[in-house]
Amino acid sequence: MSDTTTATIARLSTRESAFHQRLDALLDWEGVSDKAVQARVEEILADVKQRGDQAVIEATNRFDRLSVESMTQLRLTPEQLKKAYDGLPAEQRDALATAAERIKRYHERQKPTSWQYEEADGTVLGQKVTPLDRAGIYVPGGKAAYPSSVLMNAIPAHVAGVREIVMVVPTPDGVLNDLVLAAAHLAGVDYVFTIGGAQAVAALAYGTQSVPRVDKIVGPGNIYVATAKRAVFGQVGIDMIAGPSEIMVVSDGQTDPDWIAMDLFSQAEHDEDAQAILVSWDAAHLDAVAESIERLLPTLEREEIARASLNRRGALILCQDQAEAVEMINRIAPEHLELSVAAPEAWLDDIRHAGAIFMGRHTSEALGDYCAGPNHVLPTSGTARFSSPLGVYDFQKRSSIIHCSPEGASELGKVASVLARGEYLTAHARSAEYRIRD
Ligand code: HSO
Ligand code: ZN
Repeated sequence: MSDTTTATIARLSTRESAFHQRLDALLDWEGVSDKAVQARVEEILADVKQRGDQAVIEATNRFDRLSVESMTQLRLTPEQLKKAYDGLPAEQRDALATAAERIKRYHERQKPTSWQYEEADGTVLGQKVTPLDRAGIYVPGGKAAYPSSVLMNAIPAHVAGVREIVMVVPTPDGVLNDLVLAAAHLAGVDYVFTIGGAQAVAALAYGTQSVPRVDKIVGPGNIYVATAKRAVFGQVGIDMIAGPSEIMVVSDGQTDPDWIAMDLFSQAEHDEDAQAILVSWDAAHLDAVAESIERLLPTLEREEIARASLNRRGALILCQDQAEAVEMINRIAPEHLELSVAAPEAWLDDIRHAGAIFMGRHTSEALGDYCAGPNHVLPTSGTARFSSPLGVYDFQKRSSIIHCSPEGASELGKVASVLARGEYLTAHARSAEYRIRD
């Protein structure tokens, strides 16, 4: 067993008396709530609401160290996006195109259909699905500007039939990321503004002279973005307030420990607050993975981030058996779950909470992050208990349809009248009664 005092990652056993407290402490994640940030964000939102473009320009110049004078300097044209795409090395262009095709194919399957049926009295009832008019996609700037996230956010919107997609991406010091622009081109984004932070969220939520007002804002961002999204929710829709990324791997002990260590790193390298947890009932295997972690960590480009993440929030957990592993999955409700076991299908029925389930030793999360097809925007911090991956349904809404026949109106009128009088709402009652035939 590795030395727990110097090890990078915590070792836990379900048998130890403090297990549940230790696990709770590891899982604990305080979402965004900071009074000072909130006050700052409120100010920016109010300023953009009142002064529009000018407020956005001033905030962008200040925060991203630019000196633009007009909004046209903060807008990228479709030609610029196409140029970025055409200018990519063929290998990158092809990889983006393959990923985009796969993501599109997967999301096409999610398209819900409108439906109608007829009651015996001739009343037709139904549900009509309509895409949003406009969606706003927030793409973080700097190192966290992921082209793959542009595809994952914009493609479902496109497949849903959204009429206009407006993307915002901050460019601190004016640095553009060609892969991000190329992805925007591929995914059919209509407008790109190089703005970020709370000012970008405000521009999308309220609209300005140049930025079209959207109906829903999706995409991750820093604490200012998350706080702003929370604040504008209600005036526009939002997807979710994402916490740090997480991976939980369950291993039967038969997978190469180096593979598992690297899968854990693949989340840990995102963020110092990311969480990587391995669960197995094979103690020797956990020792082997601990050894792989120590040996491979120094080979990572982002060693410091991955090490900090594993130190703060990572864990190798010894459980008794498969049943206990399932219990832990459902308790943690991980964003990503890798079932590194021989027959993963046999587990599926028992798994109730997980954002995405990666089946078998060969399905690493990285494949899902980029190109398998399903969305990589997933519920974090245990919210898989009640929410789902980003999908086509997030860019659509439903209207209900009621079309009464004269007989239907007459029959329903009797029922409605009784209920309305019970609520002392006589106009309701009389409106229904007008249509009762004798
Ligand atoms: N694992 C991240 C998505 C991502 N990974 C983007 C690489 N690029 C959140 O699920
Ligand atoms: Zn990732």
